[in-house]
Amino acid sequence: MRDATLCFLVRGDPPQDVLLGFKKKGFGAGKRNGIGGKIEDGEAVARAAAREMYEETGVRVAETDLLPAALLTFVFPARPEWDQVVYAFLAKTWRGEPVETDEMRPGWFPVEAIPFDQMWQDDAYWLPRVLQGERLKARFVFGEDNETVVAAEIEPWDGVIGVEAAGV
Ligand code: 8DG
Repeated sequence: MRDATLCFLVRGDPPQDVLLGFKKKGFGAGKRNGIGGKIEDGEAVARAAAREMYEETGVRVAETDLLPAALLTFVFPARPEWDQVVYAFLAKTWRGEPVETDEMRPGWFPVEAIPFDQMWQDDAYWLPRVLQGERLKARFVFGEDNETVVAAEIEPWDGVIGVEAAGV
């Protein structure tokens, strides 16, 4: 199964605004999402999250400022090659301002007005909760259309990212 990262910059404490990128190409193109991408072989999860943030928005996040938020497993029975584990983080501190890149067009959204209809369908299940400070472990199964969530299991998570995730 491939592993990927996802990071949501948030303004305010508790979060008032969240940065979402409109994904211009690749997996999930046309959707709004946090910032992230595939973890490279042997790369630590936090390092991958910081790298993707810089590559896709020009923003620098220190690995120590990445707050583990969710461990997500996505299962696509109709498209098993899409099965994926995603490590999601929040970040409240960073350097630089998000800029548009080849991959992403970033924009700030009020936490109260997240455009879930333009996002992966599972996001409505877990993103509001992690923005309120919960840490979650969740598993979502998608239907034949690879868009509709047909099963969801969500439980609390301790936020500890194991070494198996470092690709070693
Ligand atoms: P690259 O930039 O790493 O080369 O490849 P890509 O094809 O552009 O995309 P990717 O690395 O596969 O990254 C997909 C991103 O989408 C990654 O940040 C994880 C995230 N993602 C999923 N599924 C879901 C989902 O159901 N909800 C949310 N919010 N994000 C998801 O892959």
